[in-house]
Amino acid sequence: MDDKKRKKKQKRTRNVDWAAHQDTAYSRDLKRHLRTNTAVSELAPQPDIPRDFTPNGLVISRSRKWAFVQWDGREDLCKLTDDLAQRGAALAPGDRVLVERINGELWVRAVAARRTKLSRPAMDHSGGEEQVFAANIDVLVVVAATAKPVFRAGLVDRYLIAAENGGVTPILCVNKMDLANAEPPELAAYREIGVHVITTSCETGQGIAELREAIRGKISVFVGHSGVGKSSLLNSLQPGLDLETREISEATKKGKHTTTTAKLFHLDGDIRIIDTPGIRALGLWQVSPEEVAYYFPEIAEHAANCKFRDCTHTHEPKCGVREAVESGAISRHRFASFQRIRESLEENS
Ligand SMILES: Nc1nc2c(ncn2[C@@H]2O[C@H](COP(=O)(O)OP(=O)(O)OP(=O)(O)O)[C@@H](O)[C@H]2O)c(=O)[nH]1
Ligand SMILES: [Mg+2]
Ligand SMILES: [Zn+2]
Repeated sequence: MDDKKRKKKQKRTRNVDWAAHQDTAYSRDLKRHLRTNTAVSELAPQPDIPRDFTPNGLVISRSRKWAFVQWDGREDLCKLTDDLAQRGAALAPGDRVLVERINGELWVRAVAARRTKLSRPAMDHSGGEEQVFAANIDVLVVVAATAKPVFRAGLVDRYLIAAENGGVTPILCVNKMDLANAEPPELAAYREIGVHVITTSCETGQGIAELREAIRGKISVFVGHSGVGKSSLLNSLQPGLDLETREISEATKKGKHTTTTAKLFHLDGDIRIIDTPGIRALGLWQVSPEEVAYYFPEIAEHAANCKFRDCTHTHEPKCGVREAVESGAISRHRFASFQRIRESLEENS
Protein backbone atom coordinates (compact mmCIF):
# COMPACT_ATOMS: atom_id res chain seq x y z
CA MET A 1 0.00 0.00 0.00
CA ASP A 2 1.48 3.41 -0.87
CA ASP A 3 1.61 6.18 1.72
CA LYS A 4 -1.24 8.18 0.20
CA LYS A 5 -3.66 5.29 0.28
CA ARG A 6 -2.57 4.42 3.78
CA LYS A 7 -3.18 7.96 5.07
CA LYS A 8 -6.65 7.92 3.52
CA LYS A 9 -7.38 4.63 5.18
CA GLN A 10 -6.21 5.92 8.55
CA LYS A 11 -8.54 8.89 8.26
CA ARG A 12 -11.49 6.62 7.59
CA THR A 13 -10.89 4.37 10.58
CA ARG A 14 -10.33 5.73 14.02
CA ASN A 15 -8.83 2.48 15.15
CA VAL A 16 -5.25 1.81 14.21
CA ASP A 17 -5.13 -0.76 11.46
CA TRP A 18 -2.42 -3.04 12.79
CA ALA A 19 -1.86 -4.86 9.49
CA ALA A 20 -1.52 -1.59 7.57
CA HIS A 21 0.74 -0.20 10.27
CA GLN A 22 3.06 -3.19 9.95
CA ASP A 23 3.32 -2.44 6.26
CA THR A 24 4.60 1.15 6.57
CA ALA A 25 8.21 1.96 5.76
CA TYR A 26 8.79 2.99 9.37
CA SER A 27 7.55 -0.30 10.72
CA ARG A 28 9.37 -2.35 8.14
CA ASP A 29 12.54 -0.60 9.30
CA LEU A 30 11.84 -1.44 12.88
CA LYS A 31 10.89 -4.95 12.03
CA ARG A 32 14.21 -5.50 10.32
CA HIS A 33 15.77 -4.99 13.74
CA LEU A 34 13.61 -7.65 15.26
CA ARG A 35 15.12 -11.04 15.60
CA THR A 36 12.56 -13.62 14.66
CA ASN A 37 11.35 -14.92 17.93
CA THR A 38 8.89 -17.60 16.95
CA ALA A 39 8.66 -21.17 15.85
CA VAL A 40 12.14 -22.31 16.71
CA SER A 41 13.04 -25.82 17.53
CA GLU A 42 14.94 -25.35 20.77
CA LEU A 43 17.06 -28.45 20.82
CA ALA A 44 19.38 -30.27 18.54
CA PRO A 45 17.50 -33.50 17.90
CA GLN A 46 18.84 -36.66 19.47
CA PRO A 47 20.80 -38.67 16.91
CA ASP A 48 18.26 -41.51 16.89
CA ILE A 49 15.21 -39.25 16.43
CA PRO A 50 14.27 -37.96 12.98
CA ARG A 51 13.78 -34.18 12.65
CA ASP A 52 10.19 -34.64 11.53
CA PHE A 53 9.19 -37.01 14.34
CA THR A 54 5.49 -37.22 15.20
CA PRO A 55 4.82 -35.92 18.71
CA ASN A 56 2.69 -38.19 20.90
CA GLY A 57 2.32 -36.00 24.00
CA LEU A 58 1.23 -32.54 25.20
CA VAL A 59 3.02 -30.88 28.13
CA ILE A 60 0.56 -29.96 30.92
CA SER A 61 3.10 -28.54 33.38
CA ARG A 62 6.78 -28.80 34.17
CA SER A 63 9.20 -28.57 37.04
CA ARG A 64 12.95 -28.53 36.67
CA LYS A 65 13.51 -32.24 36.06
CA TRP A 66 10.01 -33.52 35.39
CA ALA A 67 7.01 -32.75 33.23
CA PHE A 68 3.39 -33.83 33.42
CA VAL A 69 2.54 -34.95 29.92
CA GLN A 70 -0.78 -35.92 28.44
CA TRP A 71 -0.27 -38.89 26.15
CA ASP A 72 -1.91 -42.15 25.32
CA GLY A 73 -5.20 -40.93 26.83
CA ARG A 74 -3.81 -40.18 30.29
CA GLU A 75 -1.46 -37.88 32.22
CA ASP A 76 1.92 -39.13 33.36
CA LEU A 77 4.93 -37.71 35.09
CA CYS A 78 7.88 -38.02 32.71
CA LYS A 79 11.59 -37.50 33.27
CA LEU A 80 13.44 -34.85 31.29
CA THR A 81 16.75 -35.49 29.59
CA ASP A 82 19.60 -33.36 30.96
CA ASP A 83 19.59 -30.89 28.09
CA LEU A 84 15.86 -30.32 28.55
CA ALA A 85 16.13 -30.05 32.32
CA GLN A 86 18.86 -27.44 32.17
CA ARG A 87 17.06 -24.97 29.94
CA GLY A 88 14.00 -22.96 30.85
CA ALA A 89 13.47 -22.23 27.18
CA ALA A 90 13.40 -25.84 26.11
CA LEU A 91 10.05 -27.01 27.46
CA ALA A 92 6.84 -25.32 28.58
CA PRO A 93 3.13 -26.08 28.98
CA GLY A 94 1.66 -26.41 25.49
CA ASP A 95 4.73 -28.05 23.97
CA ARG A 96 4.24 -31.11 21.76
CA VAL A 97 6.71 -33.81 22.70
CA LEU A 98 7.85 -37.33 22.03
CA VAL A 99 7.39 -39.60 25.05
CA GLU A 100 9.18 -42.95 25.17
CA ARG A 101 9.33 -45.69 27.77
CA ILE A 102 12.93 -46.69 28.42
CA ASN A 103 13.61 -49.52 30.87
CA GLY A 104 10.19 -49.00 32.43
CA GLU A 105 10.65 -45.23 32.90
CA LEU A 106 8.87 -42.53 30.92
CA TRP A 107 11.09 -39.91 29.30
CA VAL A 108 10.49 -36.81 27.23
CA ARG A 109 12.89 -37.45 24.37
CA ALA A 110 12.24 -34.53 22.00
CA VAL A 111 10.26 -31.31 21.59
CA ALA A 112 8.52 -30.44 18.32
CA ALA A 113 9.04 -27.08 16.60
CA ARG A 114 6.74 -24.45 18.07
CA ARG A 115 4.02 -22.48 16.35
CA THR A 116 4.21 -19.66 18.91
CA LYS A 117 5.89 -19.05 22.24
CA LEU A 118 5.78 -16.57 25.10
CA SER A 119 9.13 -15.71 26.64
CA ARG A 120 10.63 -13.67 29.44
CA PRO A 121 14.13 -13.42 30.89
CA ALA A 122 14.47 -15.89 33.78
CA MET A 123 14.55 -14.27 37.22
CA ASP A 124 16.79 -16.96 38.71
CA HIS A 125 20.55 -17.53 38.96
CA SER A 126 20.82 -18.29 35.23
CA GLY A 127 21.67 -14.65 34.59
CA GLY A 128 18.48 -13.82 32.73
CA GLU A 129 18.48 -16.49 30.03
CA GLU A 130 15.30 -17.06 28.06
CA GLN A 131 12.44 -18.70 29.86
CA VAL A 132 9.49 -19.83 27.75
CA PHE A 133 6.35 -19.82 29.90
CA ALA A 134 3.86 -21.10 27.33
CA ALA A 135 4.17 -22.71 23.89
CA ASN A 136 1.87 -23.17 20.89
CA ILE A 137 -0.61 -20.67 22.31
CA ASP A 138 -3.31 -18.95 20.23
CA VAL A 139 -4.46 -16.34 22.73
CA LEU A 140 -2.79 -14.48 25.60
CA VAL A 141 -5.48 -13.38 28.06
CA VAL A 142 -4.05 -10.55 30.14
CA VAL A 143 -6.16 -10.46 33.29
CA ALA A 144 -6.37 -7.27 35.35
CA ALA A 145 -8.80 -6.14 38.04
CA THR A 146 -10.75 -2.93 38.53
CA ALA A 147 -9.75 -3.02 42.21
CA LYS A 148 -8.08 -5.38 44.72
CA PRO A 149 -5.51 -5.09 43.21
CA VAL A 150 -5.99 -1.72 41.50
CA PHE A 151 -5.81 -1.62 37.68
CA ARG A 152 -2.21 -1.16 36.48
CA ALA A 153 -1.60 -0.53 32.81
CA GLY A 154 2.16 -1.07 32.99
CA LEU A 155 1.98 -4.85 33.13
CA VAL A 156 -0.73 -4.90 30.45
CA ASP A 157 1.51 -2.96 28.07
CA ARG A 158 4.42 -5.29 28.67
CA TYR A 159 2.28 -8.35 28.03
CA LEU A 160 1.03 -6.84 24.77
CA ILE A 161 4.67 -6.61 23.67
CA ALA A 162 5.34 -10.24 24.65
CA ALA A 163 2.22 -11.33 22.71
CA GLU A 164 3.20 -9.50 19.52
CA ASN A 165 6.76 -10.75 19.85
CA GLY A 166 5.65 -14.35 20.29
CA GLY A 167 3.03 -14.35 17.51
CA VAL A 168 0.07 -14.63 19.89
CA THR A 169 -3.23 -12.68 19.84
CA PRO A 170 -3.84 -10.73 23.05
CA ILE A 171 -7.14 -10.24 24.88
CA LEU A 172 -7.44 -7.82 27.78
CA CYS A 173 -9.80 -9.17 30.45
CA VAL A 174 -10.70 -6.68 33.17
CA ASN A 175 -12.18 -8.63 36.07
CA LYS A 176 -13.92 -7.70 39.35
CA MET A 177 -16.29 -5.31 37.59
CA ASP A 178 -18.65 -5.81 40.55
CA LEU A 179 -16.20 -3.76 42.66
CA ALA A 180 -16.29 -0.69 40.38
CA ASN A 181 -18.91 1.84 39.34
CA ALA A 182 -17.35 2.25 35.93
CA GLU A 183 -14.61 0.58 33.93
CA PRO A 184 -11.05 1.92 34.23
CA PRO A 185 -10.64 4.95 31.89
CA GLU A 186 -7.48 3.42 30.38
CA LEU A 187 -9.50 0.77 28.52
CA ALA A 188 -10.49 3.12 25.68
CA ALA A 189 -6.86 3.30 24.50
CA TYR A 190 -6.69 -0.48 24.14
CA ARG A 191 -9.91 -0.71 22.18
CA GLU A 192 -8.55 1.96 19.84
CA ILE A 193 -5.47 -0.03 18.96
CA GLY A 194 -7.67 -3.01 18.20
CA VAL A 195 -7.21 -5.08 21.35
CA HIS A 196 -10.29 -7.12 22.26
CA VAL A 197 -11.29 -5.92 25.75
CA ILE A 198 -13.65 -8.05 27.85
CA THR A 199 -14.97 -6.82 31.20
CA THR A 200 -15.90 -9.61 33.61
CA SER A 201 -17.00 -10.45 37.11
CA CYS A 202 -16.79 -13.87 38.73
CA GLU A 203 -19.36 -12.63 41.26
CA THR A 204 -22.12 -11.57 38.84
CA GLY A 205 -21.12 -13.65 35.82
CA GLN A 206 -20.72 -10.55 33.65
CA GLY A 207 -18.66 -11.17 30.52
CA ILE A 208 -18.00 -14.88 31.20
CA ALA A 209 -19.96 -15.99 28.12
CA GLU A 210 -18.08 -13.47 25.95
CA LEU A 211 -14.76 -14.73 27.32
CA ARG A 212 -15.80 -18.33 26.67
CA GLU A 213 -16.64 -17.54 23.05
CA ALA A 214 -13.36 -15.69 22.53
CA ILE A 215 -11.23 -18.67 23.58
CA ARG A 216 -13.37 -21.54 22.30
CA GLY A 217 -11.42 -23.97 20.12
CA LYS A 218 -8.10 -22.37 21.10
CA ILE A 219 -5.26 -22.75 23.54
CA SER A 220 -4.97 -19.69 25.73
CA VAL A 221 -2.85 -18.65 28.67
CA PHE A 222 -4.14 -16.51 31.55
CA VAL A 223 -1.55 -14.08 32.95
CA GLY A 224 -1.49 -11.05 35.24
CA HIS A 225 -0.75 -9.84 38.75
CA SER A 226 -1.49 -12.16 41.66
CA GLY A 227 -5.04 -11.89 43.01
CA VAL A 228 -6.73 -10.45 39.89
CA GLY A 229 -8.83 -13.60 39.56
CA LYS A 230 -7.19 -15.80 36.91
CA SER A 231 -8.02 -19.08 38.63
CA SER A 232 -11.46 -17.73 39.62
CA LEU A 233 -12.18 -17.07 35.93
CA LEU A 234 -11.31 -20.68 35.09
CA ASN A 235 -13.68 -21.78 37.85
CA SER A 236 -16.41 -19.52 36.41
CA LEU A 237 -15.84 -20.91 32.91
CA GLN A 238 -16.14 -24.43 34.26
CA PRO A 239 -18.18 -24.86 37.43
CA GLY A 240 -16.82 -27.85 39.33
CA LEU A 241 -13.20 -27.24 38.33
CA ASP A 242 -12.56 -26.00 41.89
CA LEU A 243 -9.12 -24.49 41.44
CA GLU A 244 -7.68 -23.00 44.60
CA THR A 245 -8.22 -19.25 44.92
CA ARG A 246 -7.39 -16.98 47.83
CA GLU A 247 -8.32 -13.55 49.03
CA ILE A 248 -5.67 -10.91 48.52
CA SER A 249 -3.87 -9.64 51.57
CA GLU A 250 -5.71 -6.80 53.31
CA ALA A 251 -2.42 -5.35 54.52
CA THR A 252 -0.62 -5.10 51.19
CA LYS A 253 -3.59 -5.27 48.78
CA LYS A 254 -1.40 -7.70 46.89
CA GLY A 255 -2.12 -11.28 45.95
CA LYS A 256 -0.46 -14.13 47.79
CA HIS A 257 0.55 -16.22 44.80
CA THR A 258 -2.05 -18.91 45.25
CA THR A 259 -1.27 -20.64 41.95
CA THR A 260 2.34 -21.78 42.03
CA THR A 261 2.94 -23.55 38.70
CA ALA A 262 1.65 -22.96 35.21
CA LYS A 263 -0.74 -25.75 34.27
CA LEU A 264 -2.85 -26.58 31.24
CA PHE A 265 -6.54 -27.43 31.73
CA HIS A 266 -8.98 -28.96 29.26
CA LEU A 267 -12.40 -27.39 29.71
CA ASP A 268 -15.72 -28.35 28.13
CA GLY A 269 -16.51 -26.84 24.74
CA ASP A 270 -13.03 -27.35 23.27
CA ILE A 271 -11.32 -24.83 25.54
CA ARG A 272 -7.76 -25.26 26.71
CA ILE A 273 -6.30 -22.79 29.19
CA ILE A 274 -2.94 -22.52 30.88
CA ASP A 275 -3.44 -20.96 34.32
CA THR A 276 -0.24 -19.27 35.54
CA PRO A 277 1.02 -17.90 38.86
CA GLY A 278 0.63 -14.13 39.24
CA ILE A 279 3.74 -12.05 38.69
CA ARG A 280 4.85 -8.62 39.88
CA ALA A 281 6.65 -7.54 36.74
CA LEU A 282 7.35 -8.92 33.28
CA GLY A 283 10.85 -8.66 31.85
CA LEU A 284 10.97 -8.39 28.07
CA TRP A 285 12.90 -10.94 26.09
CA GLN A 286 14.89 -9.71 23.08
CA VAL A 287 13.40 -6.24 22.75
CA SER A 288 15.85 -3.36 22.32
CA PRO A 289 15.05 0.25 23.35
CA GLU A 290 14.79 1.29 19.69
CA GLU A 291 12.23 -1.41 18.98
CA VAL A 292 9.76 -0.49 21.70
CA ALA A 293 7.88 1.95 19.43
CA TYR A 294 7.16 -0.86 17.01
CA TYR A 295 5.09 -2.58 19.69
CA PHE A 296 2.98 0.53 20.37
CA PRO A 297 1.08 0.77 17.08
CA GLU A 298 -0.35 4.22 17.83
CA ILE A 299 3.14 5.54 18.59
CA ALA A 300 4.74 3.94 15.54
CA GLU A 301 2.00 5.43 13.40
CA HIS A 302 2.61 9.01 14.57
CA ALA A 303 6.39 8.53 14.56
CA ALA A 304 6.11 8.63 10.78
CA ASN A 305 5.49 12.40 11.24
CA CYS A 306 8.60 13.08 13.33
CA LYS A 307 11.15 15.35 11.71
CA PHE A 308 14.05 13.04 12.58
CA ARG A 309 13.97 9.45 11.52
CA ASP A 310 15.75 8.33 14.69
CA CYS A 311 13.58 10.52 16.94
CA THR A 312 13.35 9.12 20.48
CA HIS A 313 10.19 11.19 21.16
CA THR A 314 11.73 12.63 24.33
CA HIS A 315 13.18 16.08 23.47
CA GLU A 316 13.48 16.45 19.68
CA PRO A 317 11.72 19.34 17.91
CA LYS A 318 8.84 18.60 15.53
CA CYS A 319 8.08 15.27 17.17
CA GLY A 320 4.91 13.76 15.73
CA VAL A 321 4.47 11.51 18.72
CA ARG A 322 4.56 14.24 21.38
CA GLU A 323 2.24 16.35 19.23
CA ALA A 324 -0.18 13.43 19.10
CA VAL A 325 -0.01 13.09 22.89
CA GLU A 326 -0.81 16.80 23.23
CA SER A 327 -3.77 16.55 20.86
CA GLY A 328 -5.08 13.45 22.62
CA ALA A 329 -4.56 11.10 19.67
CA ILE A 330 -2.17 9.05 21.80
CA SER A 331 -3.28 8.40 25.37
CA ARG A 332 -1.03 9.79 28.09
CA HIS A 333 -0.83 6.55 30.03
CA ARG A 334 0.30 4.61 26.96
CA PHE A 335 2.96 7.21 26.17
CA ALA A 336 4.17 7.18 29.79
CA SER A 337 4.32 3.40 29.65
CA PHE A 338 6.28 3.54 26.39
CA GLN A 339 8.82 5.89 27.97
CA ARG A 340 9.16 3.80 31.12
CA ILE A 341 9.71 0.59 29.16
CA ARG A 342 12.24 2.26 26.87
CA GLU A 343 14.15 3.68 29.83
CA SER A 344 14.18 0.36 31.66
CA LEU A 345 15.59 -1.38 28.57
CA GLU A 346 18.23 1.34 28.18
CA GLU A 347 19.33 0.81 31.78
CA ASN A 348 19.72 -2.91 31.19
CA SER A 349 21.60 -2.66 27.93
N1 LIG B 1 -15.34 -9.21 44.03
C1 LIG B 1 -14.73 -10.07 43.21
N2 LIG B 1 -13.76 -10.88 43.69
C2 LIG B 1 -13.18 -11.75 42.85
C3 LIG B 1 -13.53 -11.82 41.47
N3 LIG B 1 -12.76 -12.75 40.88
C4 LIG B 1 -11.96 -13.25 41.84
N4 LIG B 1 -12.20 -12.66 43.02
C5 LIG B 1 -11.52 -12.92 44.31
O1 LIG B 1 -10.17 -12.49 44.20
C6 LIG B 1 -9.31 -13.33 45.00
C7 LIG B 1 -8.12 -13.80 44.15
O2 LIG B 1 -8.60 -14.66 43.13
P1 LIG B 1 -7.69 -15.78 42.44
O3 LIG B 1 -8.53 -16.42 41.41
O4 LIG B 1 -7.05 -16.65 43.46
O5 LIG B 1 -6.58 -14.86 41.76
P2 LIG B 1 -5.35 -15.33 40.82
O6 LIG B 1 -5.20 -14.30 39.78
O7 LIG B 1 -5.54 -16.73 40.38
O8 LIG B 1 -4.12 -15.22 41.84
P3 LIG B 1 -2.71 -16.04 41.79
O9 LIG B 1 -3.00 -17.49 41.63
O10 LIG B 1 -2.05 -15.71 43.10
O11 LIG B 1 -1.94 -15.46 40.64
C8 LIG B 1 -10.19 -14.43 45.53
O12 LIG B 1 -10.56 -14.10 46.86
C9 LIG B 1 -11.42 -14.41 44.63
O13 LIG B 1 -12.59 -14.87 45.28
C10 LIG B 1 -14.57 -10.94 40.99
O14 LIG B 1 -14.94 -10.90 39.82
N5 LIG B 1 -15.13 -10.08 41.91
MG1 LIG C 1 -4.42 -18.44 40.59
ZN1 LIG D 1 9.27 11.81 17.74
